[in-house]
Amino acid sequence: MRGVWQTTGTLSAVIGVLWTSAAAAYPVNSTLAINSTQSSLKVEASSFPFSDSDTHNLTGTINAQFDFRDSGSFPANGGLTFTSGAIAPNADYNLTLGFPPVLGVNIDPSGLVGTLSTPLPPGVMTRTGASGVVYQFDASQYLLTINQGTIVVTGSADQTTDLSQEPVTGSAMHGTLGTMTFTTLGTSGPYTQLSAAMDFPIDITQSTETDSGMTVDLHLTGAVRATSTFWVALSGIAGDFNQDGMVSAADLPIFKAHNGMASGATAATGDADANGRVDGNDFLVWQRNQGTRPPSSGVTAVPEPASVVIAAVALGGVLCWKQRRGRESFATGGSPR
Ligand SMILES: [Ca+2]
Ligand SMILES: [Ca+2]
Repeated sequence: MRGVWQTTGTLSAVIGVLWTSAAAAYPVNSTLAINSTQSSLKVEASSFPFSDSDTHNLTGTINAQFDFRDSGSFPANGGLTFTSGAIAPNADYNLTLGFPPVLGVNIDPSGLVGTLSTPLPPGVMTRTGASGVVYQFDASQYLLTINQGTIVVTGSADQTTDLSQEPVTGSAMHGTLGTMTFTTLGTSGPYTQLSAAMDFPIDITQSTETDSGMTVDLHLTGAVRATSTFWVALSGIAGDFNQDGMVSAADLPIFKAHNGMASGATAATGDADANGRVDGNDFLVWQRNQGTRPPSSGVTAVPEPASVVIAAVALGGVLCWKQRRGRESFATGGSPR
């Protein structure tokens, strides 16, 4: 399978005066909502000389985790990890090839729901030279799992796959690029409010053979657009030892556990002033910044480009029913980076 994303945007970074030293990097979770009117998946099946296609819009959400480190701006490389979500076509597909029931098949996937995950977190996105804050990422870092729905093949073949019993998984081919664009909406203290927009083009081709010996080429094309808005301290926040984006009592146990450390200390081990040691001065920094938190925390996550791949994978999974047995995954993808 393949997927590609595109996006564009602009940004600006802010550095809080009180928060500039030894800030800890922290990931931010945000739920991306799929824009159904701009997201759709066309499934085309062909077996010479027949072909049929069906197109439906996609709905759902994708939970993503962004990590800009503590660069104070948008780094050359950031973290992009999909943690969960639910992506689904807004209607069932119905494809017919040839002349069922003797010389053809009906392919009917229904109730498909998939989710996106990151087998080797964190996923990585790389900033491009484009104007604005645009990152590209290799979609092969992410795994799509379809674990809801049923695929029924009737006609010259008779196969039913319950995806809740036999979930199908797959990744985009290595080198399939997606795009994430960030736009700065405003600032508050050390925090910057960002709008994230993902565009995920889909272009997946797969060939399979049914029980009846019919070779079917599946071509899945489409695009997924999903957006979210969240706050992030691009420079990190001194005293945020547990790296959750805010300074609170929850950070204190970490300071206490490392108090007295004479060298090699980091923001994550209680060093708030970046001198490599953990002592009373770090406590004072924590105390001064205590209560620092985003204006509103959108700490949640859900995936998005997975939906398209889902339907494709499901279809391929059904048709490859026999070949697939004994395999954990029929789609392959390289690891990015
Ligand atoms: Ca904290
Ligand atoms: Ca220190």
